[in-house]
Amino acid sequence: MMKLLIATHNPGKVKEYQALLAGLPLELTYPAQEGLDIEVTETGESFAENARLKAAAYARASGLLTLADDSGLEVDALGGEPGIHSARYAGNGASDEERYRLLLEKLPGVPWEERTARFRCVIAVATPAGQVHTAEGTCEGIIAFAPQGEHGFGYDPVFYFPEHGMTMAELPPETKNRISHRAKAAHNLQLLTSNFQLLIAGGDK
Ligand code: ITT
Repeated sequence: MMKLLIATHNPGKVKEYQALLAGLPLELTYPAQEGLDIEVTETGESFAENARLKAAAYARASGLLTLADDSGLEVDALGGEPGIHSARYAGNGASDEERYRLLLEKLPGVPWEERTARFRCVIAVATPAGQVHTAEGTCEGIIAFAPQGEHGFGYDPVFYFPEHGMTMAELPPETKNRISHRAKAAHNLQLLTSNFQLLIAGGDK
């Protein structure tokens, strides 16, 4: 079975890829499992650039077919922030909760209809030969007034879906994995179809 390196240090992403890719003829592996300890500086100005940087660096270091994901939350009332800065929004070493609390503090009194936002995810798959394929997915919602729910990770507790009447963190993980930005990016990359095997043909190792 072909090995696919899931190049992330985010345990929330790992869990979701394990579910999203379950049943595919791929053996998932992880940086720690491959003895890889590399630091990729996210110098890109877009999700796509940063996803490419991560995937290519890990594919080069490991010699394995590699998937990386760059993602974040775009809040319209904040001009699209935190965007590509989502992971370090409250500084290095801050917790998910500190980040979403800071986000709520930046929207004092902003009414419901102006709290629109979206999650964006770009997945990059790099072959050891240096080819990189990317695809994007987005998911629209509203920034809640207070956190709710225990599932998921990151900003999920403050990302509300009017049509479901709950936050992303209240949705069962199976539902998140059907409707999320990450699921859509995986779908758009045809990661879940046999076309993916064709797309990466030549990158098998
Ligand atoms: P890797 O680079 O190692 O993959 P990271 O957490 O630093 O891990 P990113 O640079 O892509 O990943 O930053 C993504 C941030 O956006 C992450 O810290 C979350 O806070 C947020 N985020 C991404 N996807 C999310 C999701 O599905 N639900 C909630 N928050 C999410």
